[in-house]
Amino acid sequence: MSTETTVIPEAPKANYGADSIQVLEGLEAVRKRPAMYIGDIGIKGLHHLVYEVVDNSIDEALAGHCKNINVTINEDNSITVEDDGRGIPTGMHSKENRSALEVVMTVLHAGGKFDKDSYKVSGGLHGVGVSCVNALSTKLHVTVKRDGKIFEQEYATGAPLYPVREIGTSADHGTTIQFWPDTSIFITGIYNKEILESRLRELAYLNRRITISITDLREKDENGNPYSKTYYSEGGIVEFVEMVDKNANRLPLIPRVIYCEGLDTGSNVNVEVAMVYNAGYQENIFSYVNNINTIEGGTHVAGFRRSITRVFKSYGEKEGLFEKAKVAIEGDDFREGLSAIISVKVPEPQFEGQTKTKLGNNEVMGVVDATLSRVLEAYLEENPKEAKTIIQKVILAAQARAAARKAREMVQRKSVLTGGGLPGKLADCSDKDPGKCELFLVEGDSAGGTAKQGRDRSFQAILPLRGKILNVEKAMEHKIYDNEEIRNMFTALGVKIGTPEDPKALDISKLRYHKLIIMTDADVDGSHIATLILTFIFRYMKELVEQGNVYIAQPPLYLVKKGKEQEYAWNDEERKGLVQQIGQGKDDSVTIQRYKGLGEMNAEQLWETTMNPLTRTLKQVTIESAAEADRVFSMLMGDEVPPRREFIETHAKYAKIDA
Ligand code: 0RA
Repeated sequence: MSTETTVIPEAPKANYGADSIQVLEGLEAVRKRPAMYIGDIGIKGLHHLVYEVVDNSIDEALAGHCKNINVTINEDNSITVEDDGRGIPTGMHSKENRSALEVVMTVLHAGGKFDKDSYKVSGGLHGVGVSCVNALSTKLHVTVKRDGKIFEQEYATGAPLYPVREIGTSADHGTTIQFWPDTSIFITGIYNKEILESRLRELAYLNRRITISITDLREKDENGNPYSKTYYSEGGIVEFVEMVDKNANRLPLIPRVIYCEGLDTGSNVNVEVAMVYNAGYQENIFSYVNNINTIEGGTHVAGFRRSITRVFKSYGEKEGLFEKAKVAIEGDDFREGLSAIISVKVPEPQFEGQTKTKLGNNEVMGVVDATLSRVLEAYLEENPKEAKTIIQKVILAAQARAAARKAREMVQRKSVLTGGGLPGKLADCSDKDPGKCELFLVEGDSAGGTAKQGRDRSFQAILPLRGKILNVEKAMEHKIYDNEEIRNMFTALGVKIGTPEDPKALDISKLRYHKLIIMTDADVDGSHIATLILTFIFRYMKELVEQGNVYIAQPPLYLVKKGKEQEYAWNDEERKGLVQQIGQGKDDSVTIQRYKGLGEMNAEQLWETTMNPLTRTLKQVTIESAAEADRVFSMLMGDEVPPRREFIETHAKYAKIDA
C-alpha cells in the first residue's frame, strides 16, 4: 500500500470560521439545492457537470503536469473524463483518517486545499469541485494511476461504496472519472455534443498546447467508428482572435495580431491579450477570467480600454495625426473594428453583476493596463505604417459617430413629435404592465392584419414590419437610425438609446413589453427575416437577449385533416404520426395542408397554433457564448452565401424550447 500522506495546510486564522463551515456543509446540501451549486437543473446544469470535472484536469495542465484530456459521451449518456495529470493523491489523509482521494471526491471544496503552491485558476463559474458532480450522480467511478499503481473507488449519490482499493499496476499517471448524472434531479439527461464541443474548443484556445478530445459513442459511422474531434491550439488566444474574425469574414486591417502576456508577481494576476483591427465597424471583445467568459466585462476590460485609449491617443497626438480630423475623438472610436480576446487568471476572483460574470477585483485593472500598454507603445513605434492605418480608422469612426448621434437624436425627436411617441403601424395592447405584455414583430402587413384580428388585445401588441429589414451587420450606424422599421421597433419598445456619457447605452427600464416575439413565415425567407431582426436586436439591444426577453414564434408547418378531425404538425415526424393516427395509416383518405406563410392561416388558426400562451410553443433566444453568437450573426449576415444558407436551413441554433 501507498504510505504517502497528504497534509492539508492549516487555514489562515482569520478564515477559520468560514472554512470550517464549508467542511461541515455536506453533499446532502448539494442534492437539496442543486441550482445553488451548478446554476440550474436544466441542460446548462447537466453540461456544467462535465465542465466541473474538466476544469480540474485543466488545472493539472496549467500546473504543468497534464497534456491530454479526453471527454467521452458514453452510449448510456454517462460521461468519462480522462487526463494524464499526476492523479488525485491516494494516500491516507492524516486528519480525516481516510484516503485523500475519498476526501477530494466527497468533501465540498476539498479539491483546492491540497496543493498550496498552485492556485486553482479554472474551477468553473461556480467552482464547486468534483464532489458536487459526485453528489449529483447516481453513480461515479474514479480510477487513479499514480506511484506505479492503479486505484479505484465508486460512489452512489456521493457515498463511497467501498474504501479506495488497489486494482493493478501501471507506469502511467492520471485520473479517469466516469459519472452517471442523476436523472431524478436533472430535467434532461441527454448530452448535446455541440454544446460540449464549443466549450472544449474554447478551452483549447484559452489554454494553449493542451490536447482536448471529445468522442461521442452514441454516434457511429458506417464502419462503426464513433464520432470524435480533437482540439489543440499552438498559438492560443492569438489563433482564437484570428478564428473569430475569419469565421465572420472580417478582413484584417493590420497583417498580424498584437499579443501580450505578463504575470504580475505582486498580485499573482496573469494577463494575456490578443487583438487585431479589421475593416468592419463592430467592437468584438471577448473577455475571460479563469477561463470563464465574463459577458458583463469588469475591471480587466476597463484596464484594456484605458490602455487602448491612452496609448493610441498619445501616439496620434505626438505624431500630429488628429489635426485634420475636425471632430473630437472619444474612447469608443479607438475600438471600432477591433477584435480582441482578454484572458486573465486571477487567484481570488470577485464576480459581480446580474449573471455573476463581471470581474470586480480592482487590482486587475492596473495590471492589464500596464501589461498591454508596454507592448502597444512598442508596437506603434516599430510599425509606423500600421499605426497610421489604425489612427485613420479611428478618425473615420469619430466622424461617423458624430453623424450617428445626429441620426439617433432624430429618432428621439420624431417619436416625441408623433404624439405619445408610438409608431402609427403599432396595434398596442390595453394593459400597461410591461411584465404582462407581449409585442409581436410580424413579417408583412397582411400577416400583421391577421395577427391583429387573432390576438388577445388586452396584453398582445402587434407591429407589422415591411419586407426585409435593414442588415445592420453591413450598414454604418447612422444609416441604421434612418431606417423606418428600425425606428419603429425602438419607439414601440419604448427603450431610449444613448446617454451623454455612453451614447450607445440602452435604457431598458422603460421597456413596454417583457416578451418580444418574432413571428415570421416558416420558410427560408421567413428565417432570413427573423435573423435580420435578431441581428439588429443582438447588435443594438443585446441586453434584451441577455435578460431573456426575446422569443421566436413557432407557426405550424402542416394541417392534417380528415373530415371534421384536424390537427397541426410542426415537423415531418409529427405529420407522419398524425397521418397514422387520423387516417389509420392510409394517407389517401387524409388531406395535408402545408403552410408556407402566416397569411395562409386565418385569425383563429393563428391564435390557436402560434399566439395563445396556453397552446403555443415559443423558442427563447439565449446567448450561451458571446463569441459563438457573434460568429453566427456575422456569418449569417456577412457576404458569404453558402454557410448562411446551410445555417438557415438547419435552423436557429441559439434557440431553446420554452413551453
Ligand atoms: C488534488 C491534489 C493534486 C491533484 C489533484 C487534486 C487532481 C485532481 C483532479 C481531478 C481530475 N484530474 C485531476 N488531477 C489531479 C496534486 C497532486 C500532487 O501534488 O501530486
